[in-house]
Amino acid sequence: MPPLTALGTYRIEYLTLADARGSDARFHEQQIPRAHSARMSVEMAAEFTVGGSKLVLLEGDITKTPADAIVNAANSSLAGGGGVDGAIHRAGGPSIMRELDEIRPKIGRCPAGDAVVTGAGKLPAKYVIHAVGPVYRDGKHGEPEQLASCYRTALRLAREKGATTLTFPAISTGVYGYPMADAACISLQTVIDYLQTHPEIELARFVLFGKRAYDTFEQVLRELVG
Ligand code: AR6
Repeated sequence: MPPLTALGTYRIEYLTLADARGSDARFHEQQIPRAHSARMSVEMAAEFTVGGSKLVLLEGDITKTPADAIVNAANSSLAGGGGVDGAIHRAGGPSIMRELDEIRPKIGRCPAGDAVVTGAGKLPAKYVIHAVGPVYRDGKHGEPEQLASCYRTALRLAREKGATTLTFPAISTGVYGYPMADAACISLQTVIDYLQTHPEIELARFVLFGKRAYDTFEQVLRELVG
């Protein structure tokens, strides 16, 4: 990865629980209390400011984190599956699959690096952006470019829909086997680059499933901006 340059001012801070809800502007270093986090599905959070946009890392469940658009880690057949995909379809209800049933015949398969948009059913969002990540082989078969393309395409589609807040999972790091730190580096760098030139995206949140994923993303973010 090239070094991060021309970032302008930035800061990394830990959020209070109230900040994670977006209702308080105070920041300090502390772990969100477990009693609260059970309600919020949030354990830890960190915020990074890129120009006028915010990049937030949360540990939690993406189906419980409100946003204009929730990004799904889908597959090329857009037919649902396990992991985030399964959780999104379960929580969102059958209307999402019905929309995909209409999209599929028009486009055939959705290649790795590309994405399609549906409504969000019962999820706390307006749209689901179904992004197809690469299956990891060894990192030398176009996987980094395809992973970056997933995030860029999702951001572009969100912008076209007028969505200003997005949530992302760590695409390809589950069933598709992308090493977490490598994926974090590409995903964070791609989103930071996009936010630098698109301030109309107000908030991009990565919702990381479990402490290992959260800690890896936070560590990589610190290295990228350090
Ligand atoms: N919220 C946030 N992150 C989650 C959640 C959740 N509710 N559930 C899992 N993760 P994966 P992929 C994390 O396997 O690797 C599906 O079957 C998970 O821990 O969902 O892109 C699709 O249909 C991991 O870090 O997606 C495809 O066939 C990350 O989300 C295939 O899996 C991505 O894991 C896509 O594989």
